[in-house]
Amino acid sequence: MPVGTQGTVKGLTIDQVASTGADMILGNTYHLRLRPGHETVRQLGGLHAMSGWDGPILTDSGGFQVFSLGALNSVTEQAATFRSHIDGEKVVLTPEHSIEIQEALGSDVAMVLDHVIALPASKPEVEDALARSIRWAARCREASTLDRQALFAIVQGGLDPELRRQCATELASMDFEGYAVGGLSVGETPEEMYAAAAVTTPHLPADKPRYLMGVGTPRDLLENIARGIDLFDCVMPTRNGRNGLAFTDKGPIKLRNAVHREDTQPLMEDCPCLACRHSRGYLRHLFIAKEMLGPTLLSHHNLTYYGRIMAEAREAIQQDRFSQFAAEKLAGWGHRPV
Ligand code: PRF
Ligand code: ZN
Repeated sequence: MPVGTQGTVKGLTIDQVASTGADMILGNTYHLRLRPGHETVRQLGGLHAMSGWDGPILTDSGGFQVFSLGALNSVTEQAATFRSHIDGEKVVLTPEHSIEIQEALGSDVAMVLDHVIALPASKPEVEDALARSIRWAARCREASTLDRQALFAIVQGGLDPELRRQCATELASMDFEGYAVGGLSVGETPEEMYAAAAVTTPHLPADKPRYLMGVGTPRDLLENIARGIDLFDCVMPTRNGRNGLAFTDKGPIKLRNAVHREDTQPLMEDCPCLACRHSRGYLRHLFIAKEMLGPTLLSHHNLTYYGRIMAEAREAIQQDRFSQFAAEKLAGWGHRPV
């Protein structure tokens, strides 16, 4: 899922997002609650009408953003309380309020409010956050009133295999429409992240979506698909695109580098995106001249590239040749096979 934090995938029109091949986009409860406000979004017809995206939208619950962006004041059994990074407003985010906001936004998939902590953390800290996340998940299920909005649970548990298993098993018994693996990509190594995903997915229902939140690099996608993940969201393709970095089969390209000054080749020969109609030299010029088209074109390329990795992975899985497919891609990026 491309990330559309504030009701827009940064730098792209909705038609451009659709033409990357994306099916579903992500929006953020935290940001939209603060600006323009969930009641304003409701008045504007909901997130679909407001943004013009008529495909599926998943909204994150605010849990992670409170912990990573807001000035978090306190976490109690009742709520996470924080101050807005925009105007300092004090917001009490309970599981019930998170669901109320996500219902006002009108997303197709809502996420439960979870308690995310930074790693490394002590075992008692991880256990405490995990237990609270399970109780909050139950409160979210109870608070949800819309039949047409699916609710996904989020597995926490740090890097501890036993805690991950416990959390996944407990949430699986509560019968959500889908399951996310949360609390990763928060400072651990890629190998630690892969190991945590590997011990979690076997305990989640295979016939429901399994979503790894906030991940990752092209390599992270393939390594985690190999471990049973179906769905991802990440700012990497758009954030890196805005900063002049393009992902390709031969690894990332930094377009600002002087070596691209007179380069007539496209980023990739066979890429159908809007950027690959142009030379690397022209794309470099746009970034050096600070033209807004540069970030737009590179975001379009990176989202198209990520979308193709996922589409090719699905096809390879159906044809029972995923390992071979992943090994070829990983070799191109300079990594060993899965
Ligand atoms: N929880 C929620 N959103 C998230 C995460 C999480 O753990 C992550 C983990 N990196 C990204 N987004 N609610
Ligand atoms: Zn391209």
